[in-house]
Amino acid sequence: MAERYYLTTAISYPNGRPHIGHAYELIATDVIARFKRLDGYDVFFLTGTDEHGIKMLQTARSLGIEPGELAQRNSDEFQRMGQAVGASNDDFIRTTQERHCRASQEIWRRMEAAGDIYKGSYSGWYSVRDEAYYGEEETRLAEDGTRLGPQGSPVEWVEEESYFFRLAAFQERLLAFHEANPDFVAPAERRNEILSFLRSGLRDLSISRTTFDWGIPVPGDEKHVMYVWVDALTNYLTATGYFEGGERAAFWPADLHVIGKDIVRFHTIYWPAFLMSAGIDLPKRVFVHGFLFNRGEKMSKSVGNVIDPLALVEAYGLDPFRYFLLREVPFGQDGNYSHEAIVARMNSELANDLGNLAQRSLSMINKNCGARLPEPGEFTVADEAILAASGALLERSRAAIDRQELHAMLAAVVSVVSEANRYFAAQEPWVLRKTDTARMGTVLYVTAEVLRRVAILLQPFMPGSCAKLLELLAVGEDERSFFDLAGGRMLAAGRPLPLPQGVFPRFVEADSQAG
Ligand code: ME8
Repeated sequence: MAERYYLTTAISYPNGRPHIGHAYELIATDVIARFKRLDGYDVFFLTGTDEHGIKMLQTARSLGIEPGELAQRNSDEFQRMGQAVGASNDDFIRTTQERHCRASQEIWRRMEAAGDIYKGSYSGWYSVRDEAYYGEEETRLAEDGTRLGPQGSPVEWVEEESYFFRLAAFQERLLAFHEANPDFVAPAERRNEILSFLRSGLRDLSISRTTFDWGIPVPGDEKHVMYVWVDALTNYLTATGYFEGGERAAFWPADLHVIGKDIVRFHTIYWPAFLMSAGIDLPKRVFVHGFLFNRGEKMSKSVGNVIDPLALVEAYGLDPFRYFLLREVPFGQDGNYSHEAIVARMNSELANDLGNLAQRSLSMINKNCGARLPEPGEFTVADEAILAASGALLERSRAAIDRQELHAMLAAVVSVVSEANRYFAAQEPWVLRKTDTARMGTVLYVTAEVLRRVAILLQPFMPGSCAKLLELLAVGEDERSFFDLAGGRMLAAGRPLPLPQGVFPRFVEADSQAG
């Protein structure tokens, strides 16, 4: 039976429309999900919306609507965005669903039964934007006198009856866990940040609120609703049906949570502690990506300057947009995007390098080989070299994807495409056409085979374009998995190929078209 692989994105706050940061996280996680499926895994890929909390309530109030209506409206937008960016998620969870209420109350009961929840009174700082409690020492005063949390968002003083989770009691266990599992959090700088936070000491965590009711009721004390992060993190369990023996229960523990750098503490300290308390296995890995900026300017719903991911898909096409995001920015680091940067990648690497190589070699086959894949002769050293380089890509890609180094996989593939272009130029098949047609056939066969390998491997990044390219190579839909890259499998000579068409269009500026 296929090995299971369960991966998740963070669930987004639907207090506004999705922005490019949400699209980025979803696309990156989608690439890993598609990669694992092509590699033979039984994949469960989850995303969704995080609908409770004060931020949702306040936004709804400011719009004069009910929080449920706001959640519904924007959750629908998030699902539409997912479709528009080609997300292949297997489920979409909304934390207002009944299944999620049951799971959150169950994990609460387990933590309570373990003796890790007690009632007390909270007084301290809270950031609505981050939905986070901060210690006084983590806050600072801005010039205008407002107090700010560590991520620069305003904090307010909160004083109310509250249930607490005995987080402080987990400090040693969490340290021991992180020390024994150095790969649990990546990249390394995030791990270091978390270790130093852990070593600085933990305070018990306030996990319920009484001043509003937009949340999941605390079992047995309905005056309280759960702190939004207790319910939010539990979504990862809910979707498997863990507590109810659902059909996906065996997917727990998750293999990978993909999150942004502002929510590391929740996923690598609170979440493991809740699970330890409830006696549930911990996820295997948390990968933290950076933030995307529009030429260095932070985009967020609260700061403004939101760029609609759908507009970007519309402008550049889905696959170039997906490719750009994962090629341009080393996954795990912050990055910038701009019109110029997107067009440069699109036109050089996709249209010129990959697109032209396909177009030139396939047109030659079409014109000079009776539109059938030529029979190769004996391979020369140059043929063997490019076949070996492209043949090594699968293992390199697996290693990169298991470390979530999506950029490293793309860099490896791009360098093989460059090498294939050099090979094609050096072999001069257009000269061989007049001098040695058998040798020309071999060069065109080798080029087509390299294109097949590249197209199969790039499917997770650019599903639509790679499907087109594979069609042009007459590779059937049942011949496109990573299994087809192993065991010496190669293109079958003699197959008829369809008329070649451009797969990767150049981006042409509107004003240069006018001239
Ligand atoms: O944090 N660039 O929701 P959210 C890259 N509901 N990633 C970004 C980004 C940017 N400019 N802005 C946000 C939440 N993100 C919680 C999560 S999980 C149990 C609950 C990322 O809508 C952010 O880091 O504010 C997070 O991983 C995701 O988008 C959702 O952010």
